[in-house]
Amino acid sequence: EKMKIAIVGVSGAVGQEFLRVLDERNFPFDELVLFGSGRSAGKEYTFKGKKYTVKELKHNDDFKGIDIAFVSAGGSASVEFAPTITKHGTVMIDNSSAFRMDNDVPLVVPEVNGEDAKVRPRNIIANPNCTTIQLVVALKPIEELSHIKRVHVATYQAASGAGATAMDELVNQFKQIVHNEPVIVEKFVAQLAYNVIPQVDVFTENGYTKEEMKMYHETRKIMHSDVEVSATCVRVPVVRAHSEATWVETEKPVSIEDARKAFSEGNGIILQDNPEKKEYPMPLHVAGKDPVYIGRIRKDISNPNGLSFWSVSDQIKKGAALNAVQIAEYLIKENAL
Ligand code: 2RA
Repeated sequence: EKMKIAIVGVSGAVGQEFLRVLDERNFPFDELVLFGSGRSAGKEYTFKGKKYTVKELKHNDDFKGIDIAFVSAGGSASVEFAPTITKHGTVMIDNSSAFRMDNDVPLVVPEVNGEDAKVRPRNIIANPNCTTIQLVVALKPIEELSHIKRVHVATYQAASGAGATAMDELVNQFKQIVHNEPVIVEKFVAQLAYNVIPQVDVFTENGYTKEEMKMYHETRKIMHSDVEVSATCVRVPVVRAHSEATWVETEKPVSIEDARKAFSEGNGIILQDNPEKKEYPMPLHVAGKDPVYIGRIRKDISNPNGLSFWSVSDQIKKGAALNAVQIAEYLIKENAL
């Protein structure tokens, strides 16, 4: 029967990426409806040779007959409109952090816990934070070798995580500097060009930022694990791919050979690990690609049960739009819509 989908927040960086991903993957839909804020309403987008006009998101019956809504319009819009989006049975795949830690909302990375998407009492499936998605895709194959007890991770996060205007701010700062013009700083607490900023999102009472606590709580939920996660999340002058330096401690020691084999066979992972040939993942090369790239794999010299590795993944794609579309593909494949 006809598959009708919606994109809510189509004008944003992730909204635009949904269109690219749906096209690239030839997602099986028959009808598409685009929703946006009052500001975006009326805008036109041409998609697969057809013109679509953005409808203003309102509390009405616009979602009747829509099977799946991909939502990336900010946390407050997700909270306000979840009942309206889901009341006719539409499955809401939500990119915001609003519902991620609710017990009755599955938090899903298809390569890790796709099954969880089948139990969704509120018709809401939460898409994890980009840094968490990238981490758990990498952790999954190691977890299957030996239970991971502890993770330390340092992130090197692209400007794209703060939205399209933040990407522009970074690119423009380099130009302003070259032309000796005043450097405009609006989206971040300080100039990002030629700098790094050790804060993503706001600080919480334990000195960790919300971004860092997302990596703790979301990883435990997705992996159904008591794994301890300590993160330091840093913004770096890169446009759209996040990098993560990760140290894991497993219950039993894992050999390098087993780890490399596990990563190379891991779902959604490309192993890029040949340091002698300077082959390791770099954000400049990973931008726009689907997989999580992993390299710099080594035994942790500080811990006999420790492994250390480096991963890079596109924040707007696997970190947001691609993961959400893969959740929908999973539900279709499993006939679980
Ligand atoms: C960031 N992960 O990178 C956060 C939100 N996308 O800013």
